[in-house]
Amino acid sequence: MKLMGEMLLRRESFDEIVMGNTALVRAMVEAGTQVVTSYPGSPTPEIAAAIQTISPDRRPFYFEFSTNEKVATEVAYGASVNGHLATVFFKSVGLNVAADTFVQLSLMELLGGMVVVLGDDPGANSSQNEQDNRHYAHMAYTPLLEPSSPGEVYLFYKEAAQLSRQMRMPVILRLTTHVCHAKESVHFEARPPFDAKRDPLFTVDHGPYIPLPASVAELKGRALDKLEKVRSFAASSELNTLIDHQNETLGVIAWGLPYLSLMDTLAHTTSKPDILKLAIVHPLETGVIVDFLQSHKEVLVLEELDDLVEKEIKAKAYDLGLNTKIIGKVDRHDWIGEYTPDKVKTILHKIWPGMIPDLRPPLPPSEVPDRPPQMCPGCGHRSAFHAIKQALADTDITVADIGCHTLGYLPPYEVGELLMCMGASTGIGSGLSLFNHTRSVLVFMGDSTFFHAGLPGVVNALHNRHNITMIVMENGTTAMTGHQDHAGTGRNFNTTAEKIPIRKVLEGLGVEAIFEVDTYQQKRLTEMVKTAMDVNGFSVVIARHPCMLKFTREQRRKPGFEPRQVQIDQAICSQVHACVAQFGCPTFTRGSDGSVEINPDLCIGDGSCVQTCPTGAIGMPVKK
Ligand SMILES: Cc1ncc(C[n+]2csc(CCOP(=O)(O)OP(=O)(O)O)c2C)c(N)n1
Repeated sequence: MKLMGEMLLRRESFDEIVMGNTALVRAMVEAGTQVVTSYPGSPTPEIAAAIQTISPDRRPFYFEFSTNEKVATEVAYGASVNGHLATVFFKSVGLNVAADTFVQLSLMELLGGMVVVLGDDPGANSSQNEQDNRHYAHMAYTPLLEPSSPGEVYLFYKEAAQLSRQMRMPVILRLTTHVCHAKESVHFEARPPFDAKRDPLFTVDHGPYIPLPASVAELKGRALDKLEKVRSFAASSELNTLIDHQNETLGVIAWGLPYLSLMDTLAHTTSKPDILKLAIVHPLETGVIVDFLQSHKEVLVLEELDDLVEKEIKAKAYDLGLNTKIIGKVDRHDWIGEYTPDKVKTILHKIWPGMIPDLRPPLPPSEVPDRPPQMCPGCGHRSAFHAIKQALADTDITVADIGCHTLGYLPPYEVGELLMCMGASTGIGSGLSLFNHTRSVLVFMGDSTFFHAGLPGVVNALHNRHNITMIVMENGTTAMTGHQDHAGTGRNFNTTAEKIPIRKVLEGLGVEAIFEVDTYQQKRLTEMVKTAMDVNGFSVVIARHPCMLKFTREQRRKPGFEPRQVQIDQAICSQVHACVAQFGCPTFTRGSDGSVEINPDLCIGDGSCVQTCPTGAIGMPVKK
């Protein structure tokens, strides 16, 4: 890892095979970025992992994981209006959280420049939707660049930073899952000497920085003027490229992953369309597009997710009275999912069957067994669900939040019947408690989520006297996205920090019914949940156990660590299968004769299962 840190700071130019997320960090360094903020979310956490490889004393910029995406955007904005080049990055749905601040950014003079790096997720690989954040670029008059590959991530970030600083406006660098995670050999330039001037330059003379109703029209006009300047810049930019296959009939306009998939597909065809590859996707520089339309009879806009560019191009063609046939989305399949090579091939076949005559059926499903998501061996959330289930009536309603505990919806627990987005469980649960005197409502929330967006729902439940029980699934980390610290862990990204205990926060808000228990104490947890559900009003159970994946990794690194595992005493086991059917730890497997075996590769010897066996056949962990 240290080597990566060295590479990211190297003075001279070099070539290296890197991920898109890593290439981005080198670009930040080269561009002289001074402040970087984030809240974790796939596909972006590896950006922070790369930053972490640079030792803090040599890191040329300040980095923090903020409490949520909105705060991260505000910290970056504050730095930018003080003259520092700032960057905020987060996942697709993070922009919904940041939106209230984000939509005003283009109205302000961002003195130092500010790049908003979005990790969009077509195909919803690890998100609750596949929202197309280009809509926000339109809504907030913000330029948007979209790279296809790690090499372009590097180049486009530097371009975005320069453009942003020059125009004093935010610029979005929209990445998607494949672009973040793809690897290729990238040529990196020499690192310019770092200008360490960091004087705070904020003055209202650059403003106004207060979007009063009376100034909104002027500020919006200024944003629109800047956007037009970017459009002219795009006209002269060499980022948009033409790939000339001498085809005077057919053309394709593409960018991002669809462009790569198109090139992959065309590598195997004899007839090839000309290609106009875009880089600045908003605002569209229509001059080069119009030339392209005029020199082809049919043009396909190969656009992943929504049809924004297609509509804009069709409108332009209509205004100019062009008679080029413009093809975009044909059916609903074109709106959904990632534009992988297979998908692009299918689309081309649908439109121009002559170009792709041999559309083979997709490959048969791979022989590799499925690996459905599940909680890790020893996960405290499993113990919690096992125990809490004993306290619930079938009719009770359970609302999940986002995090590892979401997996509780799976059998055998089936706890967490509704889910929306981070922090939503308390509000949704409050709604479910209205006109409801017969069914208890339990809401679940992880500790990082509690600080991220959970607090307003808690305050609301208290203020409006909602009758719900909240279970805080406290595992001491932001587990699902790779173990980032949060306000309750006692560390921030850079150093130790005062822990903000959830219990104290709740007490400060006036919550009276607070129960706390380690989730491995299953019987106590069951009783506490029953008691909490009997409270008339808002009650909380803090169900605590450290994330065992993190804990076990840390233990394994310690000298003298001895791996352990539990044992099944086959003489005692009466094959009730509670361990498999109700506790559901993946360590247990049921043989064809009904006997239960332990998978030694999975068992971490935590012993949380021992108490779940009604016949006492699971023995305490012993050395492996
Ligand atoms: C607005 C938003 N930001 C980020 C994410 C990514 N995300 C999914 S789960 C999760 C972690 C939640 O951590 P915590 O609440 O502590 O639960 P844990 O996974 O540790 O059980 C995050 C950050 C998201 N889904 N939505």
